[in-house]
Amino acid sequence: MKIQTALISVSDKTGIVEFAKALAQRGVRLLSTGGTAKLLAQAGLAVTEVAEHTGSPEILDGRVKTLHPKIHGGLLARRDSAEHLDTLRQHGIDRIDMLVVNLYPFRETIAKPGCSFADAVENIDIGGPAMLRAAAKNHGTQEGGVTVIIDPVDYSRVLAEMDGPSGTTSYGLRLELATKAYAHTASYDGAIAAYLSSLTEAEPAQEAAPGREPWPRTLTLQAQRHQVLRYGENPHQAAAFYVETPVGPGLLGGYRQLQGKELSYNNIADADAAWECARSFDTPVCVIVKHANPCGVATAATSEQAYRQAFKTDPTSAFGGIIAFNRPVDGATARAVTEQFAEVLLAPSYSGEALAVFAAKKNLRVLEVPQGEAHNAFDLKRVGGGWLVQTPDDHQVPPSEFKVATRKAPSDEQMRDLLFAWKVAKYVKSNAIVFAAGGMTVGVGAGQMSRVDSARIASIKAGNAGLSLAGSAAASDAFFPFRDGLDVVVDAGASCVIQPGGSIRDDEVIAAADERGIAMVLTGARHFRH
Ligand code: 93A
Repeated sequence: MKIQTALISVSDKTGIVEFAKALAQRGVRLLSTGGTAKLLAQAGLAVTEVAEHTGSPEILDGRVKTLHPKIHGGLLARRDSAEHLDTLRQHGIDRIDMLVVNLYPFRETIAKPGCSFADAVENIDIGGPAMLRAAAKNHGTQEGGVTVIIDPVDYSRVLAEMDGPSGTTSYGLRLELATKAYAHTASYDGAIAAYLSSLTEAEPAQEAAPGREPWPRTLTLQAQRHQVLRYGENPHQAAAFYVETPVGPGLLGGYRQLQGKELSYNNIADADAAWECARSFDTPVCVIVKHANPCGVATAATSEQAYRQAFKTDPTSAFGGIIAFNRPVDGATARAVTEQFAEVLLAPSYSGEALAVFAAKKNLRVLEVPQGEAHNAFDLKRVGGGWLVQTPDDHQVPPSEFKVATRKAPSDEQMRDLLFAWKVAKYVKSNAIVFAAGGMTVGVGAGQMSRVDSARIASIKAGNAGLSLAGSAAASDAFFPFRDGLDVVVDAGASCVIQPGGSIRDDEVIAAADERGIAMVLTGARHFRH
């Protein structure tokens, strides 16, 4: 069935003029609401306002614009029902074959600092979701149905199908777009419910504490299946990968796989860990991850040098690693990386030469990941029967607020290594002890129940890799509860230590550091990671 009439009513007007022009060129009649109609008319398009079409003006400050039988009848009449089409004729209602709607920006509005309750409420779209749900319900059959578009990225696909042999959209595309529309309205209502549930009766427009989201009483998680995985953490576990709608920031905010085998469950988890660490650095860095822990991290003038240094930390563990760079990967880096077996590579981009090198390693998964600053709004952890929800660990105490607790202060060079080790420790599972020297990790102790054991392991691993810890900097992700952990670190060779402080035995630990003649810096914030 040819698309004769399209109703366009959008808040996000990205690409809408071009799309409407393309529809008009294909003989589609355009109906539109106030603001959108104005924009299209200014662009020289022939457009009929919905108010004119229905004979009912927009009322109640625009709260009622499209809630009319001429709109909903036109969207909902079954295209394969003679009776329905007859009813349309009797009531003088035209079919609406395409709906282009995106909703009032509710999420964006409430995210603005100081958003008032009245602003939030006015940004609850009613007519838009009603039309989306109607159009999506009537996406129809192979014979015909309504095409519903909520996302500007779909404009070109729809036009491509209209230019195909059938001259209209396929059932497959209409079904996909209808699914997307319902997922969108569900997530939209979820955001409204979360917002309302975070208000108190006494204080309906309560403001979030600085830097904190108000905690909603209900939480609606919306995600779309992105990929069914071959299996989960182990082959006897089934698994799939879901991406938040709207897509959140970070690795999944738009990675592209350029080559290689399909990503596995563990690949995705490790790739995320590697990427989060890599993107936290300003200088060129290479992060090698195994089992969700960095087993080598280094900064250097070039990505190639960074890789070679990071690899030295723990060549045994780096085998089959997940490797992330925060700078474009060139041919030299690609050749260095392919000297060993790696599972996954991540970087913001790759040179043609690098891609040519990777082409010879068919199985290597190469991901291009856009760099961004933002973090997920929440961290979630599944527990039996529920979720633990927290804001992400994105708090950074500026080094200017760190305190030197010992008689000895670190030299500039020591301070650089301390800051580097501290940064890495945040991405190592607790208890974390990280030794660093000259911009590279030289020993990483992860995931032990005792801090002393993490320190011992880091030192053993440095020995295994043939690295010396003499004069190195050591970071501890949380305070030393006793002096024993500090003694192990100093016995191993550390000349300076960075840790949060805050133990009731800080005095004992600081006295031990002075006794051992090292410099110790307190950050005032810890970074547990589990
Ligand atoms: O206020 S509404 O809930 N009532 C309506 O009847 C209605 N119809 C469309 N909001 C309504 N819309 C929304 O208006 C659309 O979802 C879209 O976001 C917006 C477009 O308005 P304009 O074309 O005036 O910019």
